[in-house]
Amino acid sequence: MASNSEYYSSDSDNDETEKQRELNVIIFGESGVGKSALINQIFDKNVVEASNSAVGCTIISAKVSGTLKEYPHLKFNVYDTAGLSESDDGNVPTAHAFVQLVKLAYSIPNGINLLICCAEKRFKANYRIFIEELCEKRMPCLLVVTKCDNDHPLNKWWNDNEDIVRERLKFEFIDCVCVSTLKTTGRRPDDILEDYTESRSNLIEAISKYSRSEPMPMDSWKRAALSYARSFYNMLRRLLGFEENSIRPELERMFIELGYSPESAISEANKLLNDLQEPNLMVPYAVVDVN
Ligand SMILES: Nc1nc2c(ncn2[C@@H]2O[C@H](COP(=O)(O)OP(=O)(O)OP(=O)(O)O)[C@@H](O)[C@H]2O)c(=O)[nH]1
Ligand SMILES: [Mg+2]
Repeated sequence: MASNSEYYSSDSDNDETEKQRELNVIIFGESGVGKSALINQIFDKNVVEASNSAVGCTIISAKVSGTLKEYPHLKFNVYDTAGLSESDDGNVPTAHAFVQLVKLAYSIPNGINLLICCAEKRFKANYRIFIEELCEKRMPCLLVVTKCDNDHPLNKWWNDNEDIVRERLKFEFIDCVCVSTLKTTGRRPDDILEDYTESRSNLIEAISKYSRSEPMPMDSWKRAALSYARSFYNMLRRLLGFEENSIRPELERMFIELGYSPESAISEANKLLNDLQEPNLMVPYAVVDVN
């Protein structure tokens, strides 16, 4: 795996650090790519429903918390999210899923240690909207490619495609882990597949390695200060009878990229901004305690 030490301080390597690290991790990606299956793999248990059927798909987010017996120094809070549609035609479900994702990210107390973008081998969704605009590129984002069942070595796809993915998506993933979440097969229902075990340990090691040592809130102080300055400037413009400027242009850009017209992007961004400014912003999610 390529390494990028900008985001994390590797207290996982530090023997002195016996106290448990708590990691807030959000998993997002298109519908059906295997986000819920990945969470089940991390905990090695069926803790959330993973399914191809419309009934099984995740509609409401879930926070799954627990410690793994092989990694007692880590406590995971993993957030399962509703799938982002892969279409980029601005349909409502896509925008709705994005808005839910943004609200969830803002509402997590203390902030986030790591984002996981979960994808299949072919993907085209423009996640830059989320990472680069809203997280200001400050948050590490690990790419996890699922359904690599027949690949040997497991990371073959990434080894063959890293340059194309980085070039085409212009997206700064901190690294990529290729996994198979299939635990057994029909032919060998009692044998846990080697690829499953290897995928799981690669995944958990990457989460531990790339998670920020401290969780980080979504908004940087710079952006908060900029918003205050813009609000003040708008007050002056209002007094002088001029039209107001946007306080958070990045939210408008998100809606425009999701297919909204500039006018509706402004009103949707204002609506979202109002919600994000709620001091007790609450996003409904199920809470699953694994231990
Ligand atoms: N063969 C194979 N199937 C997988 C793998 N990962 C997930 N699947 C299957 O893909 C289907 C969708 O998985 P989910 O985990 O429900 O996908 P999701 O991303 O949570 O979907 P939404 O909740 O709808 O967004 C399920 O039938 C999984 O069993 C994998 O590594 N290999
Ligand atoms: Mg799901």
